[in-house]
Amino acid sequence: MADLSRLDLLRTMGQGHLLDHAETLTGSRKDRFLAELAALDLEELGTLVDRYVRSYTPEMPPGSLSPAPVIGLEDPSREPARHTGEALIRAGKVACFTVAGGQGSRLGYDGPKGCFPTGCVTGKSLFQIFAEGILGAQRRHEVVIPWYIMTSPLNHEATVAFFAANEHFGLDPTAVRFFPQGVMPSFDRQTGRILLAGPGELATNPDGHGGAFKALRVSGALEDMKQRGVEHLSYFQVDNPHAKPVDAVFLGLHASSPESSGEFSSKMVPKTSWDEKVGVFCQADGRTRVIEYSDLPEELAKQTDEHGRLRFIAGSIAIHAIGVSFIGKVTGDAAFALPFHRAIKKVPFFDPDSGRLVDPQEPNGVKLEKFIFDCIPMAEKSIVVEADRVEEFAPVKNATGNDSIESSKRLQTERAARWLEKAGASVPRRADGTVDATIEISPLTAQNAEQLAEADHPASISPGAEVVI
Ligand code: UD2
Repeated sequence: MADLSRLDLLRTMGQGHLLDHAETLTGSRKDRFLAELAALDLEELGTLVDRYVRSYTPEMPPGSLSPAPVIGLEDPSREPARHTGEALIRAGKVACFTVAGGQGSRLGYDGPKGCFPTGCVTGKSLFQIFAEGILGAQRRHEVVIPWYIMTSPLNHEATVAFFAANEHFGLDPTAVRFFPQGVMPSFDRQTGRILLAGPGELATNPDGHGGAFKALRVSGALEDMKQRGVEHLSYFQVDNPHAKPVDAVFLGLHASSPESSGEFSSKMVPKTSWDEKVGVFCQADGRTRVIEYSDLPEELAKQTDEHGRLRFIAGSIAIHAIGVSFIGKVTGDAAFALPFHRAIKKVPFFDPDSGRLVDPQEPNGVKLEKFIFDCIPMAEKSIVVEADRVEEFAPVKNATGNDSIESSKRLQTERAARWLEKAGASVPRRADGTVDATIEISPLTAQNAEQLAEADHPASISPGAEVVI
């Protein structure tokens, strides 16, 4: 039975409407609602509402901000690192970790984002693309690569059911582990009151991918990694079909570069414009950190160097390598806490006075989220490694326009065309250089140009063709 004695605190915190609402409920619904209230961290909640909802002053980046150093595409340390990375993978010391707990509201897709049809010809789901990538890497390295997938309570069951219905896309189900992240209550933007999703139900949102470290520990996934001998995680977001499930060069640099403590490493691509919606790698007080695009003052975002290039150019594509012992170390510290970031969003809610569900036309709610990259300054030494944009970044975030399924499909074809051309095949291109065909390469066939050159592939592609290799 939940401890209800502290619930009176809700009145002193301006959340008395929740207790009034509980009074209108009966039976098991009331018990469940009271238990949900009792599970809230009331002490933390009061501070959060005051700090992020009722009043809000965005945290300014430190004054001494400078661009983070980057290991470039041509850096000589890359090739030797490949061997270290391959040895780690072959020894079973690397697992994949995908964060898939987001609500994907911008895409307007009613289901877990990982189920979204993304393959440019086949319409394969994002999850299938990653699964085939992992399967391909397992075959090449003759090892099992465990896959940890963070869901949220809002999409956990649907995600697990999708994998079961698709027989885990050929992966060993015992090496695929799902665990839900935590949630935060959603707040009314004007009053700071916690919103209801329905009678006897709080409106909640996933607590951000920064909830991952805690969820890894609480769910037992961290322990599972240790038991399997996993030392490093290859981290990527569910929305990027070009993320390499395991990248030997990156993992090798992360584990062995003198600039890295093997705790938390990242990939960057040069930003295409000052206002591209990606976080930026910076340094402050000798530590690397990411400043989210929305938090980087315009004046800094627009600064250029002596060559006219953006000074803060290192854009985060949210691909990281993370040491398992680092996660254990920081989450083992009782004081471990990441800051919250607030987002103003449309949050549908139940109005107990009218008894109606309201679908707001304007953003009415505040969602609080933590970001995983706020762990980076906790690492002793953290490296940032350049990636080729077309090779590694084709995100599906929006229904149309930038970072949409259309732009992702174009990038999938462009990458496939490059690999084919490198392998000596001819690919039709229009006058503006774009590919006059749609080409999808399964990650089971190849995961880079060199692998494609060794695989069966057509010698030429016909204009307008749709091709799967
Ligand atoms: C993210 C980065 C941005 C840039 C960009 C590259 C943040 C805050 N910003 O922007 O700097 O690197 O990606 O593509 O990360 N997720 C969860 N649980 C949550 C919230 C999100 O698992 O509670 C997952 C979500 O499923 C997705 C990923 O995190 O895989 C990105 O989340 P987002 O859509 O909120 O971040 P975005 O695309 O604005």
